[in-house]
Amino acid sequence: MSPLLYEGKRAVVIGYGITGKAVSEFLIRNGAHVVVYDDDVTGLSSPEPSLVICSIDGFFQQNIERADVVLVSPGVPRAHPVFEFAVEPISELELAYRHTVVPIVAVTGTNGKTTVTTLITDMLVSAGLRAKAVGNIGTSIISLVEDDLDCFVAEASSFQLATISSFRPKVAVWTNFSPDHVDWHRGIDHYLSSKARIFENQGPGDIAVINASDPIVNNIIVPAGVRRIGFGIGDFEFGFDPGLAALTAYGEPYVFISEMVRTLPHDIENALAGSAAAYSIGADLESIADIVRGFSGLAHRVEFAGSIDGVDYYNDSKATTPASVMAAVSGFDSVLLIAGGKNKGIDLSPLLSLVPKLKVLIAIGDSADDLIDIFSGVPELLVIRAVSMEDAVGQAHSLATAGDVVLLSPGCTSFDWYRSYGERGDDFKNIVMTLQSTRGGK
Ligand code: UMA
Ligand code: ADP
Repeated sequence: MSPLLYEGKRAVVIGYGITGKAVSEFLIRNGAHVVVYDDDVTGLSSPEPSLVICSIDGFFQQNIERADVVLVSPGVPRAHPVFEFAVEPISELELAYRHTVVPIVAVTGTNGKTTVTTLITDMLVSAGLRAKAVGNIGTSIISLVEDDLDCFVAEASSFQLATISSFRPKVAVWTNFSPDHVDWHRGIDHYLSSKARIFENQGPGDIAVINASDPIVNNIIVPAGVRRIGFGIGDFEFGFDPGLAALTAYGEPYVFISEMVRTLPHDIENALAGSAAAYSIGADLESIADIVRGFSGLAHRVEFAGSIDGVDYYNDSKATTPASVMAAVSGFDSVLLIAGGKNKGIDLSPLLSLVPKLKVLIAIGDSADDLIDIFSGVPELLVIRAVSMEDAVGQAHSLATAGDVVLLSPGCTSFDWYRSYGERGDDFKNIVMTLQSTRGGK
């Protein structure tokens, strides 16, 4: 690649977080003149004199209109003025694609993206390939675009897919679909169509890995010549044989459930999605099976947090949609659920289907009133409000009896009380740990 690919070109970058920093660095290194706009410049400083970082000013429209490339960070919503002025704003995913020859496995879906991205990367590495997990998982792809690799495994959010134009993954995986990010997209239709763009530029020789048991995902029509591989709990290319209690590849068992550490229904779906993608890009089934067997899950995703007086505590802070809460609760029988937070504009009423599994609902955060309202028609369920995480765990502890599960699975983002889902999950785990040490649990 020419070191001065953007010599003399003007670039505008919107947002100076992980994405904005990596993109600006790449563009400057390649000769571009870069202006960064960030709506909150507090604490931001330029690493070098040639990089201008400012908030929207009188030159904003003009700079955008004159730019050769306008790069939009994923957190910048559809309502932002950049979308009014830029002809073709692009995401970092699109920019990186234009400058790499390394094959990309891209993973989208409402839930399970990070887990499946991790699984695929581990499977490819286990099979001897130089693969790196990038994208929404935390490392921007552009920061590694000049590295010598065999494969990128890119977690692709709807925000990033909304602003692609030529991005063409060799393998595109869609884990599942349910309402999410309605606020950012200004509606569900744009969210769905943005996700579907993952297949848009695929063609002969490419592969679409599709959740065949998800009615919306399974309905997607992929471009002619794209090989479609279905996965899910059922008789699919990568499926599940209930008689054998085994994961199957093209009808043959390759891992028995009894060998797996994580066996909730969505753990099995994720294992199948990961297996299908890794297999289709060249990993051998034995290396894949090794990873499936040993995978113990990621932090903040139905993560065991401790046991007190015969009650198990689980941290599922990453559950920010009702669908992910439902996936978590489905694995247990008598649950004291701590839910709520900052809603992304999603209807939380599907949580009502959980009532048979719930012993208590403890509502937290900004959406506590909403939740209390939704469950008000269910007199048999005890619904209470907590004013802090400590209060929530304390109330759960006093109401739980041996055999119950206390589950933090909020169904909402953490931004009312915390800076991130990680901070929220850590707070929960620390409170459980403190309670455990005072109660002498294990
Ligand atoms: N900003 C503006 N105007 C806006 C919004 C943001 O100027 O309207 C500025 C902020 O002031 C800040 C910068 O943009 O300075 C932050 O940019 P960003 O929000 O796009 O975040 P990044 O740091 O670039 O991180 C992004 C992803 N963030 C989002 O999608 C919100 C990270 O995913 C991702 O790991 C990273 O790129 C690398 O690809 C996070 C996420 O929450 C984990 N993703 C969502 C999710 O998983 O549900 C989609
Ligand atoms: P994402 O990156 O799409 O947010 P994660 O792997 O980080 O997905 O998981 C987010 C939440 O969704 C966690 O609560 C996790 O337990 C749950 N989850 C993971 N995989 C699935 C799935 N296949 N279906 C439903 N929920 C899932």
